[in-house]
Amino acid sequence: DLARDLTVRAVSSHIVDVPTVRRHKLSSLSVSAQSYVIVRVRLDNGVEGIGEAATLGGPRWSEECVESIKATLDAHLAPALIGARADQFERAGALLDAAAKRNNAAKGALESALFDAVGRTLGVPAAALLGGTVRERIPVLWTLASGDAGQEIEEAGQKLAARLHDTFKVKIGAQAPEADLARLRRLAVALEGRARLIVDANQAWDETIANRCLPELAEIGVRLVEQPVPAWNLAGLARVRARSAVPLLADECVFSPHDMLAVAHAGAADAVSLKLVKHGGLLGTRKVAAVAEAAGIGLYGGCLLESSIGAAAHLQVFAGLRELAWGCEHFGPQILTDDLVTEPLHYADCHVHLPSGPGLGVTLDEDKLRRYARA
Ligand code: MUC
Ligand code: MG
Repeated sequence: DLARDLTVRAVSSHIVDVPTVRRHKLSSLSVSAQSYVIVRVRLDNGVEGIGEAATLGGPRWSEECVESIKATLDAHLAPALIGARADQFERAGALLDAAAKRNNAAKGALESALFDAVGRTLGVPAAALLGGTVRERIPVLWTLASGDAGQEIEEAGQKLAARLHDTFKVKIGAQAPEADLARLRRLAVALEGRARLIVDANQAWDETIANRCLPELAEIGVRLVEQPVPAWNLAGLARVRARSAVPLLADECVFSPHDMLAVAHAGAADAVSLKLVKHGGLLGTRKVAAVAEAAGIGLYGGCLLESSIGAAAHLQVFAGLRELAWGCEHFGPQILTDDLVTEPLHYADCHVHLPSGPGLGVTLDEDKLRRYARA
């Protein structure tokens, strides 16, 4: 009886901390380990699904942190799903929304686990449950974020030599704008003709600084500027965009489909960064993507330095989007000193490959989970 088989019987969650190969510096935070909540859902048929909620620097990138995610999952979200049908994804989403406002990273991890468990039961990838794939591999960039131009030139050189990445996102906003511009000039000169550059200011600038710096970024050859001004300032972002020769990428200002619609109305962005932690799961990501598509806004596959588990969940969605103009940034598994799955994602020729296999396409390594789980 499929209805009974697919009923959610148990949900468990673990906080893990995995060290990164180097310090990763954003405008307002810096990490040397990545923290996730790994969620496991068990169905009546005994099949287990996994999902991951990523964070960055505690509750600094968004309002959720692993401690709040685990608490909300255990006390409110998991109880709302016990006894529900795992394959009724929209209904499950409604149950989760009724149980807790926002908490999108927590909901995204749980919904990912549902897609994994149902896909495993039916023997199909999560992408098939979302409408199938139009691509099996996705261009993937690497992020330079040590803040030290010399180190960054060397790191980019290694990635280029290994044909792992030829596009680099540079994290700016931790230092004065002029210092970042000087750093970018050094990078652009060192990598000229070999690499493409984009930048992410993570809301660090105001409108005046953005207007001052964008012509220089254009001159340096930067292809895309991500979230130069605070998330709340859509009108400012739209004014900056009107004067800018470089396209703008919306990140922290787009969580919900309503946010996406507001950005479209304001004419505030050329592209949007899609992330499960912002959109509350695979279905939510499809909905935000659909609003962007309707507005002619390009899609970019964003990340929050997920491990292979969270990255795989994103790839299941990205593989099914008709146009993914700006590729993706799911390099997360490569910046960790270790992975949480038995078989890591495959990176080659500046692409990341959609894993084959049912559900998310990756399998949790129980030993690794134990090793990195917080006591
Ligand atoms: C962000 O704001 O885009 C993604 C990659 C990275 O280096 O930082 C994140 C978050
Ligand atoms: Mg960003």
